[in-house]
Amino acid sequence: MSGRAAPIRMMLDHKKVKYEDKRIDQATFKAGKEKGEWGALPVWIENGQTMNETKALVRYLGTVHGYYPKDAVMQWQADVWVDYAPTLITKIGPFMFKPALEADGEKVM
Ligand SMILES: N[C@@H](CCC(=O)N[C@@H](CS)C(=O)NCC(=O)O)C(=O)O
Repeated sequence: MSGRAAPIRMMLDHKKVKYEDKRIDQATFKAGKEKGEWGALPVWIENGQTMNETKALVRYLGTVHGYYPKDAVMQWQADVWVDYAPTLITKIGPFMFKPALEADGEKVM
């Protein structure tokens, strides 16, 4: 498990959806960003459209694959977890990614 794409990967893997899981290094990330292929990651590319924003992707793909509830209270419950995730990532991210970033030559606090 790693990063913001993890819940998307878990959901798609649970549903046995076939998709290309492309993981890139820092240099490739920077090159793609400079070329305007993406602003931030993760992105989901479907029918030529590049879709971004993790929480919106979780809801979109959750809806498409039957994981997003129809009941409003259940939606609120699901949204609580999805919307809390960035707060959690902000807190634990520096510790999670430090070894990988340092291995790529990035200076991490
Ligand atoms: N609001 C975006 C934030 C995405 C984001 O910050 N992704 C990080 C990687 S986990 C990134 O691409 N950072 C480098 C950058 O923004 O240049 C989302 O939730 O998808």
